[in-house]
Amino acid sequence: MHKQLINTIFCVLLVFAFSCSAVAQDTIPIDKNATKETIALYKNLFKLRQKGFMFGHQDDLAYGVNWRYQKDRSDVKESAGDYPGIYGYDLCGLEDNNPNNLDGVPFKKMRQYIKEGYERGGVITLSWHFKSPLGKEKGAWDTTHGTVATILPGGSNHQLFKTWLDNGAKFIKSLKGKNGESIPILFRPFHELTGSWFWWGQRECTAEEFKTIFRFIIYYLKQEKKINNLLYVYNTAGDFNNDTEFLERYPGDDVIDMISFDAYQYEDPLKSDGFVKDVNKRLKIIEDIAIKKNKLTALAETGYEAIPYAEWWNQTLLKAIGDNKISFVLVWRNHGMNNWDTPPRMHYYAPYKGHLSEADFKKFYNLDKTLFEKEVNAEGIYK
Ligand code: BMA
Repeated sequence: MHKQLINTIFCVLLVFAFSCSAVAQDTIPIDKNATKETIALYKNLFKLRQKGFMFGHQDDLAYGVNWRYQKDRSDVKESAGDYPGIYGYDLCGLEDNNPNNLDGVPFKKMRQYIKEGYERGGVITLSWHFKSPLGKEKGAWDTTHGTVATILPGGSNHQLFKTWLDNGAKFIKSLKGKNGESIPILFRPFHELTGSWFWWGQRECTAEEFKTIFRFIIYYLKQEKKINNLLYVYNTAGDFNNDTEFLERYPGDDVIDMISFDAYQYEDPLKSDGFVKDVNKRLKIIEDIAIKKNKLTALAETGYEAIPYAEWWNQTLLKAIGDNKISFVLVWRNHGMNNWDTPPRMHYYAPYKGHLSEADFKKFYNLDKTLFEKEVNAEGIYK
């Protein structure tokens, strides 16, 4: 009898220990050597999505529709009342040691903006419109078939590709908080991979090539460059219809922390609810995958160029997100008047002070579930 009791207690303890280790394993990033702040961010992102999602904006602190490089300015802050909860920046330009990125943002300033956002308690995400090693003219948009094959280990551009990653690593290593700690980053290289407009797109390389190069990047940054402040994001285009399509090029649970896609509004939302339905359906698909894999999710890029619909924030975007538990939604950059279309047209995705959708954006900001910087900071996500 006594022996039986001891056995039972032993079994219960064993089951308990196993389930604890499963939980512990599940709530650490794929990088087993991730820094303290990166682990904290990862864990807190799981909690945060119970409250709501962070609102993000690309290049937010660098420029707005009517200004460029003015200290502390932000179109989001000037229209909603607070800075975004998450800031996006892009690393294209580092490949050839350009002082500015592809959209003219000096890397020196970008570093400063990243620090400022982080110090105020915001989150940072970095994308990289890698220039094509074959077609420099078109940069990321060169769709020469077979380019990815040339950067794979053993390929003719592999060494060159490593020098790009070296430059990326150097920049990432320079992103430090005031106590010298590395600033955690949600890193989403080779985004919109299921589309066919970048050289790493669906028709431009095979699934195996894509997975191999994605895994190589992570191996190289973690192992060779000893970078431990990145959370890795898998980021397709908004074009998949089921989990098989979404996961066709997924590089593996052991290298991905967050799964996401990009989707923009093109049709008039008053004439078609296609965007709301499609985004909602796809967020549900990735949420189901994320639950099974215990990963985070996001709508990594979205927007309606120039937001010509006054209620887009609450009537369209909010409905598109619905009840899906995403970590963030990020709208694209506020460039202002573009110089690449004839005739030129306005290219921006967040409202500015006085914009047609400002009142609706404030309403969106005031919702409990939309998290801007002060609310994200209040959560102490790096602790
Ligand atoms: C696109 C446009 C381009 C820009 C690119 C990368 O959507 O905004 O002007 O160069 O993103 O940031």
